[in-house]
Amino acid sequence: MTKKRRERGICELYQEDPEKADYEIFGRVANPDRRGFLKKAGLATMGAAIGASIPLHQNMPSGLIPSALADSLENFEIKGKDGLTVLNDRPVNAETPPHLLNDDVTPNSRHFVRNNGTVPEMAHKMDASGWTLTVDGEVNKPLTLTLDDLRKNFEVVKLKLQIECGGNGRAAFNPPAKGNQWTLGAIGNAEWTGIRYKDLLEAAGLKSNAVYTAHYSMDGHLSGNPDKLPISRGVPVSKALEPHSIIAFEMNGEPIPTMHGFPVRTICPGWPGSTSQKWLRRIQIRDQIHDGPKMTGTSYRVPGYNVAPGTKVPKKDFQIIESMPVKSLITSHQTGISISSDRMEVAGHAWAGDNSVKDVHVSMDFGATWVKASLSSAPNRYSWQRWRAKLRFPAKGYYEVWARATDSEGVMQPFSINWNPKGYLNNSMHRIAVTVV
Ligand SMILES: Nc1nc2c(c(=O)[nH]1)N[C@H]1C(S)=C(S)[C@@H](COP(=O)(O)O)O[C@H]1N2
Ligand SMILES: [Mo]
Repeated sequence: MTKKRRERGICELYQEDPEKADYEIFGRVANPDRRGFLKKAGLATMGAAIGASIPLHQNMPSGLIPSALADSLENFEIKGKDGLTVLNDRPVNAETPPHLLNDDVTPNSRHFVRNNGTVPEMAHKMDASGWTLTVDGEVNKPLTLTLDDLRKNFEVVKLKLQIECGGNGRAAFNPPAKGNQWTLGAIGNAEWTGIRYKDLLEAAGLKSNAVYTAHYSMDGHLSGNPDKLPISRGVPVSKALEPHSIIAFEMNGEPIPTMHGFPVRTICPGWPGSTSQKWLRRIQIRDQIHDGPKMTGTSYRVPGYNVAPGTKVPKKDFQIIESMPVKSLITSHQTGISISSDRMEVAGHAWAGDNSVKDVHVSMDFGATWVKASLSSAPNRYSWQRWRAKLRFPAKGYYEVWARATDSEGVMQPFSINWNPKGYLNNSMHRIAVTVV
């Protein structure tokens, strides 16, 4: 069956012609081929969805896919992706259901995608001719390098590095936070090939007043205005100088795919994914904290203190997110499974930003008691770590398996979220439903 690829974002469709958009979007649900959807969402949802208009459509965030369709996204497929849940098609944002993240190294087909703007032409064409990387600003020797220069003039390293979006888990916030409603799957741990960020900065020679990096890319602003950037973030020079911060040109042994930043991106592992700038073209070294789009205000920032849900926090109290918190996922089984045995080996991954993971514990009795999981050390710093635990259920019936990681500083995942206005850093523990039949 050939699938038609949609060319425009939903928001755009609604702005042009809401009725036609309803037909295009909701009308397709009526397609009798979609039995999978019918079974899953239930007939009641269907009835509400078919042919209904959306009176408040003007409030729909840009590109939002109506949740009535959330389980039925064949029309929103992203080339090269397998089983991802698309949250937004303009810009493209898609997450990976946890049970599809069981590989120690996340394949390209299963790595989440988070775009803030439009993908540059060069990445669609996968042709880097004419591309250069400029390093300038507070350096003694500004550089302009081709992809070949990067490969030939520097030591090439391969590292397994986890990238997690700062907003992963946002969907659980109440009151809700604006932005992509990520559930659990805005996390991936691919093997990246590239050069050390540090070696590049040493070649350029940092001046003594170098404070922060500024990353500039080739992606376009959603408005179409060529003078606007969708995102330009950076990191303190000290983070860029860490041996695991890299300028990558391969993902799992292939040129970086279109959606993940071809030809070159930064990876600043353990920090919000937004510091791993895709489609890179320039690194400017600054003598102050970078103030590009998505560096200021409330973007990738949280209040410097805990706040009660719904609190209005003054802008001046927001601080830039640096290390991401300790977190884990159960990836061996899909939530909702039924098993016929009373035994289960459950497994997953755990990671902890700049720290390592010290322990993972698992509970099958709603947190009353915890079993210590076996935990592998990371193949390299900033890779996630594999954990496994054996459970034996006392009787038939419904259980929840909970996983809880503790980092090398003794900090544990909470049961529920620490609320913040923009819905960042939700590291509450992952639970899956298991029924023993
Ligand atoms: N140029 C550019 N780089 C970017 C982004 C972007 O929109 N444009 N998104 C950032 C964000 S918010 C995240 S979480 C990661 C996601 O990387 P991925 O799409 O490869 O998973 O890329 C980051 N780098
Ligand atoms: Mo992100």
